[in-house]
Amino acid sequence: MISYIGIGSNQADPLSQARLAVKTLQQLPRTTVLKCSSLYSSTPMGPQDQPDYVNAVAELDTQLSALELLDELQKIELAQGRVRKENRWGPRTLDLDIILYDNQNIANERLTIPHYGMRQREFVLYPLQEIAPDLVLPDMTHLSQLTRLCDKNGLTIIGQL
Ligand code: PH2
Ligand code: MG
Ligand code: MG
Repeated sequence: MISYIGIGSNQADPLSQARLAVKTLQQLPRTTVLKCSSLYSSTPMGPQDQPDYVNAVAELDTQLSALELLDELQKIELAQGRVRKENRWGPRTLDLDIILYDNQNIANERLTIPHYGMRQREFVLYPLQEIAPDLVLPDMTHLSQLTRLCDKNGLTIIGQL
């Protein structure tokens, strides 16, 4: 299955956090990292009294189920110092979100796929467009339709993985 993972960090050297996360993704069982976007700097969504984020998107080819993949991503978040707080949209060392999984719609207590915020978030849409410009969502929306409607809001490339 092809799956796209959103990577975000705004604590404890975010560039290094993102790079380490991708190295660890490359070691996941039954999984290959096919592509990675550039690393982007983005303005925080949510509380504004937090540092800018580093964001990127990786394309995986995986035989893990969506829930197995989620378990693996949560292990990586914890290994990189993620503290599970109630603080919605607050700062974090590492956030790994499953943006898309195959062409599937998934809705259960643990997962909503496509990711519920992906359609509005410049820090997901533009990195995704960089590595998958012709992508079509499960509901047949073209990624390019979404980026056309989405302001870059200061999003800038600051490095490579
Ligand atoms: N993630 C959040 C909250 N706010 N803002 C940006 N720019 N990028 C993120 O990845 C992000 C955020 C919680 O997951
Ligand atoms: Mg997130
Ligand atoms: Mg998350």
